[in-house]
Amino acid sequence: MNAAGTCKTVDDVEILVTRSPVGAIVVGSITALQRQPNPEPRYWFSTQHDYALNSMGLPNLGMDYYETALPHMATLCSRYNQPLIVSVAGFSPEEYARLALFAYDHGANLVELNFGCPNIWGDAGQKPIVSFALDLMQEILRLVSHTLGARKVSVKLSPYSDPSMIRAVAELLSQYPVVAAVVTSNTFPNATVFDKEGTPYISGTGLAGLSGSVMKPIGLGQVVQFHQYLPEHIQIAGVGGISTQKDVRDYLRAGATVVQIGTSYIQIGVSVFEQIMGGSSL
Ligand code: RRO
Repeated sequence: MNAAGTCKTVDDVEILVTRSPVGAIVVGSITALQRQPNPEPRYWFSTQHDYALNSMGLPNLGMDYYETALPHMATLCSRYNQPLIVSVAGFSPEEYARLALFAYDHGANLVELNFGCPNIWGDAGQKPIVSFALDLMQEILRLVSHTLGARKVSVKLSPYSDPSMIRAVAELLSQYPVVAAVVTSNTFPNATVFDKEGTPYISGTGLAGLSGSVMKPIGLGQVVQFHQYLPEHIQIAGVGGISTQKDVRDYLRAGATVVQIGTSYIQIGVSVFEQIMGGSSL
């Protein structure tokens, strides 16, 4: 499937359902209010080293748009027999719960809680990334569980360098039956690259999420470790540096049951899915 961030409108969904063999569509991340993107330049791809930096700033059209758009997206997806997954990002535990319920009420088949957006800055600096704030994660899961009842979520996490944190997060997620899947991983936060003059390629602080091929060994390591610590009923979606069938096989070997593709979809376009799957259904 595509990774969140690559599909935000009804037109984006239509391209994926009609022109790609993906197994599910991921829309979002969506927030309660519409958000404008961060100032340009906010995306940079190194052709030399095959990685990308982004500081998009969670741009999306907000609940006003998705109230009518999600039912259209759901109709399109069901016409093509594809589940609709809606990625949500709240600015408080209450907002995560509200958005998760909203997504289900408007046609989502599964909700993905985005705990890994690295690019939200306010007057007080960078907003906490939920993946690294376990008390906040716990409060979100508590409220989401309470709000959704029997319905499930997947949880998209940032990559962790501290193995003990992976274990702690896996233990925390295991305590919440609402968690059906872990998506690992989001971009590596706060990377930066300078041009020849020493100016960062990304505006603002210059700090941005790192993605692309360089993330594959890191993503695979996250999958292996989560596979070790998570109970069997929590599935793993692998993300990071996937652009070939071998990449997909490696993620499946590491313990993922599905994969998501972000940067190579942006760089290559919708043909990347056909190219990777080569006619087979992975
Ligand atoms: O929009 C973004 O800046 C963004 C998000 Br929400 C995310 O989850 N991961 C990322 O690299 N960028």
